[in-house]
Amino acid sequence: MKDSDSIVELKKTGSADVGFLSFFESQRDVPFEIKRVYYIYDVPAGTKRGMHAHRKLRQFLWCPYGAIKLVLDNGIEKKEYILDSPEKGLYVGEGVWRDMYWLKDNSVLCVAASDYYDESDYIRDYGEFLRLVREAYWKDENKL
Ligand code: T46
Repeated sequence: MKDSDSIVELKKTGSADVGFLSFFESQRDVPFEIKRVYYIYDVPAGTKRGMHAHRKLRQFLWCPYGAIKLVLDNGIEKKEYILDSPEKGLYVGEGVWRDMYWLKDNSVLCVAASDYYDESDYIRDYGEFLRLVREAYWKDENKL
């Protein structure tokens, strides 16, 4: 069963005098064990990345600096999220097509992932993605 994407408000400590610290914890704030962390940086504003889905990988995305728009598409509907604060994270489950748009120069996208890098988990063809969504939907509809 697919779980749905959602914004998570990150815990925050500190004060304006000395600055703030935000954090999240595996299995507590993020519903999976974190096996990999990566980040995307030095990206000019206006850049579009992503354009793929993952078969099984689940991820948690946050933007500690700048502003990035995420368009998530489950093959039936699209949702837009803006990551523009270090206090916000976005959980993205499996089987979701994602496009990321850099709204400001040098915005940093950080990602915690449920598994190690594996190119065979990527679906990079939108037609194939839609075919897999229809197949999964058909199987679900016909479950006894
Ligand atoms: C995702 C979004 C949010 C690696 O070798 N190891 C890694 O851990 C990752 C993440 C990527 N790569 C290689 C694969 C490509 O040759 O780095 C290259 C760039 O990856 P890609 O074009 O997939 O980058 P984005 O920004 O489109 O997507 C990335 C993640 O790949 C993807 O899982 O969900 O960020």
